[in-house]
Amino acid sequence: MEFAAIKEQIFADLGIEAINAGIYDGDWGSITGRKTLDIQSPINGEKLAAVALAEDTDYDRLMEKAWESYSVWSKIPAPQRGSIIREIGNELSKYKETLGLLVSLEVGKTRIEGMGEVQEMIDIGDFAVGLSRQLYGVTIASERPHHRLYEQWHPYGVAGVITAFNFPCAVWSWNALIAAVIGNVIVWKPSPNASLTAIATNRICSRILERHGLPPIFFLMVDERGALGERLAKDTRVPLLSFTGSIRTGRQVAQQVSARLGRTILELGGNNAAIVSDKADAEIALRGVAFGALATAGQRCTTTRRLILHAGIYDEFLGKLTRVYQTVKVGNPLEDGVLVGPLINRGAVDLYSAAIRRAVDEGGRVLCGDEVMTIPGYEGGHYVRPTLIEGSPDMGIVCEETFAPILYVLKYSALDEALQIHNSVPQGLSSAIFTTDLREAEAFLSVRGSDCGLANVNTGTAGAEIGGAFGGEKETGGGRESGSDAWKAYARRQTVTINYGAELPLAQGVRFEV
Ligand code: UN1
Repeated sequence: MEFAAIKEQIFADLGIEAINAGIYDGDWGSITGRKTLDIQSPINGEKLAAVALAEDTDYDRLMEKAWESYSVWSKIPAPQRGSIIREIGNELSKYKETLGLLVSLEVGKTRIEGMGEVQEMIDIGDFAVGLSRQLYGVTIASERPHHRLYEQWHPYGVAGVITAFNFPCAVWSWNALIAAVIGNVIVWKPSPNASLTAIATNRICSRILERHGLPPIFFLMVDERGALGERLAKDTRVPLLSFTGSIRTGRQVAQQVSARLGRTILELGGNNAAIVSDKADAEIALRGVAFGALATAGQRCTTTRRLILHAGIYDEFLGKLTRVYQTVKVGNPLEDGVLVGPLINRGAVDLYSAAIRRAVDEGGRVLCGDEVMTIPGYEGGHYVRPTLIEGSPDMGIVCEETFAPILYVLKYSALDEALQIHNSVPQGLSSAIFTTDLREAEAFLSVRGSDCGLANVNTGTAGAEIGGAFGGEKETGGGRESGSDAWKAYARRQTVTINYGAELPLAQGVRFEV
């Protein structure tokens, strides 16, 4: 199907209009008199639609309504909240294809990746439903007679969620559906580059609450330059703020939130490496590295950006990988067989070119790629050729995250050296080793091994499941989202002591007779 036909079909299905309200506070804000932002598809540069932006004057009203909703939503028993989330998951399933295609049109993911993104929301919905009956606290043996000591978990209230363009709805859902099941309401400030997906997602989810006559819990405000994100960061009415984005902005957000002693969940940049040992299953390693480095055109936080390759297989493996890079189909991500779509915008293409120039200046050798591409029929799109650069770990650019399909290849001889190279960057999100040797795998997972939040053996750095906690260390920010017990970050812990006796014994044997 042609671009235009797909656009027409999914816009009708998702209710996307020429101009769409970029604010939801229970009602979709009016579009008249507002500044609008044009959304262009990175596939061909075509204008998809416009968004009427939220304004500073909308903020206080939205925040008041959010807290009003909280007083209702937080009183509903968690399993009943879970059953609302179940319906949200079911509703999202109905739109898996069209919403997935909107993700493709708006941010340039391949069809299968666009739909995978919606699947990730459905999966986290399932997880949240299960969680709704498992928000456990522990009971602790009290040192005092006739005393009971236990922990319980309450919602914070309003949780702010700021998301990036590259996972325009999945990352929101990791935060929003888990936060919601605990009893929080959510205020979402999406990346303006992915605001149509945010609007469509928020609509689908909010519809279920409307159907039940419940107040809104998924609030949305699209702004262009981040002023409203800054208000979220500085606002004491937002006890918890989850931020996904660059290290630079994350640092500011962290400082603003911690200045008021609020809580953050930060998921910032990654600079993920895959170690490929001479004892690797080369076939698996090749596919794992290719997927990790090329999927989403290198624009995942989990993208493989460094390949640490054993000297003994260096030439052979690199030869195969170079062939993959030279033959992988780059182009319109809606087309079958295309594995690498466009970068998000012209600015991203400029960063790609600048990173390659800097790598060369710093002594790197381009093995293949280094080309800004024009795809016939899609001249307005933002395509680049995936690029392999032979380099060394001390190059400055190798220590930075560039959101583009550039992979730096670094040679090693001994595993200790590989681990040292691996951990030598400031970021600490995802990591992988490809080896069939148990000792190597366990060394990688040991305390002296990978310093990242995610550590994978014989599978690549990208493509985590929702069931695990997702996040990373060092400049990645330390946050954890999604599965495992990451839900605890969305809840405040309360330690409860109950004296059911007729005396008042004090802890630590203290006596206080009055
Ligand atoms: C991100 O890039 O911010 O593990 C998230 C992955 C995806 C999520 C990436 N499930 O690659």
